[in-house]
Amino acid sequence: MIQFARDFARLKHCGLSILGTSSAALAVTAAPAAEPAAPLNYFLHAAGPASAPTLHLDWVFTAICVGVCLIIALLLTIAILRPRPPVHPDGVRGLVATQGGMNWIYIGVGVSTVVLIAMLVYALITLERVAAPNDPPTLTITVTAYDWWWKVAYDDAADSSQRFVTANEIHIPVGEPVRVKLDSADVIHAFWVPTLAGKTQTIPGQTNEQWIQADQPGVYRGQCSQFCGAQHAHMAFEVIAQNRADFAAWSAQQAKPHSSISIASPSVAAGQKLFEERCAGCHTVRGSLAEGVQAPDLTHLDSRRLIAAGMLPNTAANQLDWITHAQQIKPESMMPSMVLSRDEATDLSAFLATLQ
Ligand code: HEC
Ligand SMILES: [Cu+2]
Repeated sequence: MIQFARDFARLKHCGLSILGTSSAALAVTAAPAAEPAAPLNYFLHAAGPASAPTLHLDWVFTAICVGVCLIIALLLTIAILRPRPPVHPDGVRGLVATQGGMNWIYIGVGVSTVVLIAMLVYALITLERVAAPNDPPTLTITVTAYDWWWKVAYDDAADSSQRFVTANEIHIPVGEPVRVKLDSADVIHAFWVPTLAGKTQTIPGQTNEQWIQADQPGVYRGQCSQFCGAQHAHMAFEVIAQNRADFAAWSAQQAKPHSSISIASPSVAAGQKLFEERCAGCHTVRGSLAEGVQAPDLTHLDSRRLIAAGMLPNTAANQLDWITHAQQIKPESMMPSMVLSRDEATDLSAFLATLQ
């Protein structure tokens, strides 16, 4: 029953957001890093078995609603154009038909009831189909929402050296169902990859669950879809579906700790020291002294496509711009704009370039 209630809430969200695809989506598509052509458009595209049934439901419901509007418009037009009954002998024009008409009510109520019940049944069947995958998930990840970014933990490997944490970029093997456990570190957010599945809220103190599956390799944009504060619109992420071999290679690389020893130059060493002094309170780089947990894990920062939860393409210039202007780029975000001298910036950049 709880599962049902949650699914229903999810479906209802989907339906409502047809009307309010929201300024969030607009802001995201306007961002420089946006994928081409409306990546959040779930009304035209579904990319996996968790979203396709809902897409078809959307279409059928829309068709029925349009049909109902057309039929009513037609009946209204006929009623308006129909000749009025003749004038009464006392001169008052009769508005009330003296007989007949009740059949319209009987048939109208009957047809509406049948259609509404059919829609209910179809909606329930759709809920059932998207509630759980046919095959058991091959991978479980834990996504924790923070103001205003996503922590992604690959924490189900039996071998602890294979577990790792990353941020704002979720890799999944293509064609396989993936269970996503959802937590929140602060307020209520909602995890939503429109073309892969409906949305599910992340609630502090409660672990929700959903599943996603992508039929084709590719990049699928996700977005927080529950208003969560100033930078809610800039709380995006990406799901990257890869074939098994690429996914395995990516996971193996992500699980490795950072090692700058082999490539160490004085500048890298100075940058690492600066990082451990100034950034470690919030950020982790596994293999260094930085073990902060309130911010994205940066161990493999350079492997990601975007930074700041989907706002900027991940280039060295953008990284430095972000670090020194976080509050200008994303006002009120939980990262302060850091003041760096020119030398410090050079050293820090040299160190960040080793986070492959
Ligand atoms: C007070 C905590 C705090 C400190 C100190 C801090 N950061 Fe951050 N940092 C954050 C938070 C929180 C985010 C996520 C912001 C967002 O996307 O809303 C972030 C994001 C980032 C990102 C983008 C990561 C991504 O994948 O999106 C980089 C790069 C970064 N910080 C580097 C640094 C560096 C380098 C320093 C030290 C010079 C530093 N930060 C200091 C909290 C901090
Ligand atoms: Cu949010």
